[in-house]
Amino acid sequence: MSFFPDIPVIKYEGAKSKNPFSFKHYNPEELVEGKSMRDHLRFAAAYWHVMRNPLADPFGGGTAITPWDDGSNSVENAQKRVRVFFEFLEKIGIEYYCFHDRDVAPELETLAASNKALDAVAGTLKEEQERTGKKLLWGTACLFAHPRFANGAGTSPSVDVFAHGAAQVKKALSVTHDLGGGGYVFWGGREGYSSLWNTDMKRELDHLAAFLHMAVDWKKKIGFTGKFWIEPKPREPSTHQYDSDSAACLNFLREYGLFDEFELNIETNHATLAGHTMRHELTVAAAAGKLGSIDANRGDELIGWDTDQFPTNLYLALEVMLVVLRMGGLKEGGLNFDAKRRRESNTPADLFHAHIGGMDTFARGLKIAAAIRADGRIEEFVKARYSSWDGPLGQKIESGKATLADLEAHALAKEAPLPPSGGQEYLENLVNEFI
Ligand code: XLS
Ligand code: NI
Ligand code: NI
Repeated sequence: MSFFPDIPVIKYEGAKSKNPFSFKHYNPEELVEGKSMRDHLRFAAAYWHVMRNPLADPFGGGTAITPWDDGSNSVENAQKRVRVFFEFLEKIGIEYYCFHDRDVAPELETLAASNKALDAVAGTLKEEQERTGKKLLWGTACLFAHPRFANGAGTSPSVDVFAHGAAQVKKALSVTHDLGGGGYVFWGGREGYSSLWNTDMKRELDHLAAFLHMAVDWKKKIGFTGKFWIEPKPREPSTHQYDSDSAACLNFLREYGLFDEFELNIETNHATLAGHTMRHELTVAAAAGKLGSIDANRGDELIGWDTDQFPTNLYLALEVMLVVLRMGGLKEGGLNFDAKRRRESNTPADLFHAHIGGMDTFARGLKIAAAIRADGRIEEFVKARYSSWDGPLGQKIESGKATLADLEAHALAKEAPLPPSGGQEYLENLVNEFI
């Protein structure tokens, strides 16, 4: 029985195809820099958006058409959704997926009952993984939707809420481990504040660190060898989230002795909410050796919230893929479409159009980034721009052996010249040559 009877398996047909249910650029077997597109891009689908997002917005209820869903909170309904989801993965040709505990399985009256429901649904997820060969990219726990988490979990003023959140992480971590997940994500949806008048910031930060240290201990105890990723976001739903951007996360991890245990999962729309470009956030993370995974979406320039749109911008995709190629590729991580359709795009077919667009955009981004690298002019320009540092003085400074007195002697003997042109327009024109 098929849940998407009218949708074919999506195949690569090339740029000239007019078939909307085909890839124009994503050709999974095609080699780029000696590696298949499939292995470069490591696409994942987000269970919460594909299966559970009703497509509501702040002014109106859901519109999504989901004929397979009986609307109940039962385990059977949840298990049926899993079958639907894996058919979706098979038809779209996405190899990985991501989930929150509460989007795969229902939250019931007690934590014990919810854990039992999660085990039952995890059994179905495992069955479907085995049947299809699809894999779990990462799991996580939803510590932001239930009213008990109104003030956060790891930063809640209530120790009982903190404990409940910790218990959910323990369970979600075990399920992620059982399903062979490549990683586990901590997105601190409400780990921040709405008002400083009622907030003890220092105490909350200490608690959040304790929360994460316990998660690390548990990870080791159960032998989970996947990665831990923090997903920065500056605000929404909170006024300020402590893990606001890449730099803030790295600083927090260093301050609390967590640096070696975590990497970052960077999301486009969160970067722009933080007042940064995605490229900035990725570059900061990669420079610290901490770029683990990517939530591939985009915001809307005219709407000030996390609109989670599908990525269709070639510049964005090529910039992302340049950072990824330069660091030698994603390892355990991937490109997770943490993205939803617009409220008006409410049919099951729209789920396919949305993902096809995102996959084709990143396939083009990958090819363009590889072409820019093969051409080499941009990298040569940047290298030449810093070439004065390759001389004896630069080397002395970079190796930490120079003193201010050395530099003063140098400056007295040689006036500093006007630096060479930054060439920004020239470089931007070069980028356009490859699009
Ligand atoms: C919300 C976040 C969330 C995380 C997982 O803005 O992007 O979806 O990726 O909890
Ligand atoms: Ni995300
Ligand atoms: Ni988000």
